[in-house]
Amino acid sequence: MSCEKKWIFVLLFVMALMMFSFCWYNMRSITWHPSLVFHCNSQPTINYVNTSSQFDLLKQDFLHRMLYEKPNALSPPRSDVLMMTPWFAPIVWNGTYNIDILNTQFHQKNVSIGITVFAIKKYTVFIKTFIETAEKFFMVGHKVNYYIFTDRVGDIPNITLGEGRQLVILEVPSYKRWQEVSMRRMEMIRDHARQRFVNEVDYLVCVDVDMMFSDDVGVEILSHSFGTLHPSFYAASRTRFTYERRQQSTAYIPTDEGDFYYAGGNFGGTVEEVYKLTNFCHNAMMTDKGNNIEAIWHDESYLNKYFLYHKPTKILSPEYLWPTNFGAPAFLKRRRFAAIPKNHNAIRNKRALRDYSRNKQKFHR
Ligand code: 4GW
Ligand code: MN
Repeated sequence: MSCEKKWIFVLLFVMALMMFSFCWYNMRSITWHPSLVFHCNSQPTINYVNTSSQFDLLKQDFLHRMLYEKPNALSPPRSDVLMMTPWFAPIVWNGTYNIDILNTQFHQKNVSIGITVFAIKKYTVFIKTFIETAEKFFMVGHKVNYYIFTDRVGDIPNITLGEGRQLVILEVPSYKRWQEVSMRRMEMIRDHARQRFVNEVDYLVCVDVDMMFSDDVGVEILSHSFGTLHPSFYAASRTRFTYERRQQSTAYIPTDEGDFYYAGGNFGGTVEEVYKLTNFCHNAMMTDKGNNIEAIWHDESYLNKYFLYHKPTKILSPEYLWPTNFGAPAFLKRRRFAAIPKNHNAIRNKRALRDYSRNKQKFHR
């Protein structure tokens, strides 16, 4: 063999070696599988016959550039209040969150919020102030449905609402006993959550009507499920909580259990979670009714039982339920949602008022 031919063979051998290495490099991550279709191209991706997944529909949400103060891992924004429960649910206090970040996140999800409120009998007088102040302070910039449950449709005033906000009047029966008026809210919220709210909104906020908004209440309150610290008991010991203490009641909580005393006048969460909560409370009430017992603080007692064993994922500080005649302690930086003092004689019947005052004195509320 001539020297020239020898070199041609060496060259061909080197080229074959290079091609082999190239192919090996491209195919190195392939594991052979019966459903594998291998295309002879240099695409490094592997194409399986069935490649679709629910993850293909995921959107990549990301925040735009924002300028704000850096959080400091060694310096909590508040040291005068508890900001986190032992089950890692944040407690919402002024100064602990950045509303711009939260608004951007919730706008990206295009959330809509339903707020349920009951105005039965004379309580329709509270509607005007409630809605007018909510227009100024409640979830401004987000989609809001006001769900007004009432037995007096004609008494609901016409109020002009902002863009993306609507008022839905739901006619419901009224009950004779005021305790029942308050308690049946659970059943009515539950039924409407199943039939209607689930198709219309993402979150529900369920509140008393004898209230006014006096500062911002925004998406910082939204979570899977949330409750509010009662303004009379945020600092109280367990034994002072006015939980139901009779063992015969389904709302019973022993004195060595309990995290917080939650207010009946402000709770919520996703429609599904509010359905579970209201369904539990209503069923528990019905069980008690069958046994001729009614929990001491009505719907509030059943709510407290529910939250003891289904811990809320967020807790609102008393900023979100504060009586206007309570004064403002130093830790209370804002009063956002205020209970209006009632002219009891005008708004409630006399006998009910007597029962009510008796209970209030008994429990120092
Ligand atoms: C005693 O005569 C009454 S009437 C106690 C409650 C009553 C009542 C309550 C009512 O006649 N009509 C009514 O719509 N409600 C609803 O239940 C209303 O949404 C109210 O905010 C909620 C709870 O009652 P409340 O605000 O009087 O309870 P507290 O004093 O604990 O905030
Ligand atoms: Mn109230």
